[in-house]
Amino acid sequence: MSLNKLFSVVTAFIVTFFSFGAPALANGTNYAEPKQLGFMEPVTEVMRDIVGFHDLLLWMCIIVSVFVLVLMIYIFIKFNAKANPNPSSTTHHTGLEIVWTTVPILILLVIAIPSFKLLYKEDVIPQSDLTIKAIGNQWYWTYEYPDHDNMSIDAYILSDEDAKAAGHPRLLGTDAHIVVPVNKTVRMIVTASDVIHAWAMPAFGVKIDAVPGKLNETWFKAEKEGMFYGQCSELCGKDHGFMPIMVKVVSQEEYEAWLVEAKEEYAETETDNLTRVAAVLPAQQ
Ligand SMILES: [Cu+2]
Repeated sequence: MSLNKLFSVVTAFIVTFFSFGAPALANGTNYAEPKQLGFMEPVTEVMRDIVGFHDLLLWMCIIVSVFVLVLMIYIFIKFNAKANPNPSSTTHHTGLEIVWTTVPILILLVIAIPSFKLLYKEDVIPQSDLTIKAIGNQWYWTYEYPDHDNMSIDAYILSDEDAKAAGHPRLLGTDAHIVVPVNKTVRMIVTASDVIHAWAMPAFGVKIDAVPGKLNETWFKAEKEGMFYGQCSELCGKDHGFMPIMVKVVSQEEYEAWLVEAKEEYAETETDNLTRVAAVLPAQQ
């Protein structure tokens, strides 16, 4: 393979790698496609920053690896016993020592500054418009809207047939989902009732542990309407892979209309939680 051809193959690979996330949203799906490389299209500022930071790190890895590889090849050719029978006896080169100390420090600074900025942005919750509490259970999610009569929604996975009929991807559809208004800051309080789960929504850049007895906090501000899919991201037990998450982002008007209906539908579910668990568990065995 000529050097030119090799170069074009590598370029094609890198371009494909960075642009693969786009088709996931282009056809209207907010979940990972089979054979997808890279992330799905971000819909929050935090996720955009995460993708940007990931790309920065990837480029730095590529540049450092290629530089080291070229250096090694150069040394193999130039300084092998045949080509260089009389080795130099020089042991110190002050300039070079300064360079190989300062360059790694600079590289670390270039990584650390955006990394700390991003951590701070994820951790500090801005003035929120709405609070939702997510509770991880074996193996479904319960959502509460403390601002709205504490209504409580249980979301169980749909069977393959039901998901197909409802137009949701297999293993990612749930029988109920939370609804949030677009462009509003949502504060998520996350906990669990039994074992450690994790509430993860890749398109929002949110992944937070749900720990029994502890309240974790995170936030997101979705900038695009649509249905978004996520999953429990902690190995929580035998049905860990069967507790997906669905979040529907709608306009403010649609959200208010949904609230009126939802308050009627979910206001009293608290009392029949136990009977529901009992009814559902045998079916999942
Ligand atoms: Cu879980």
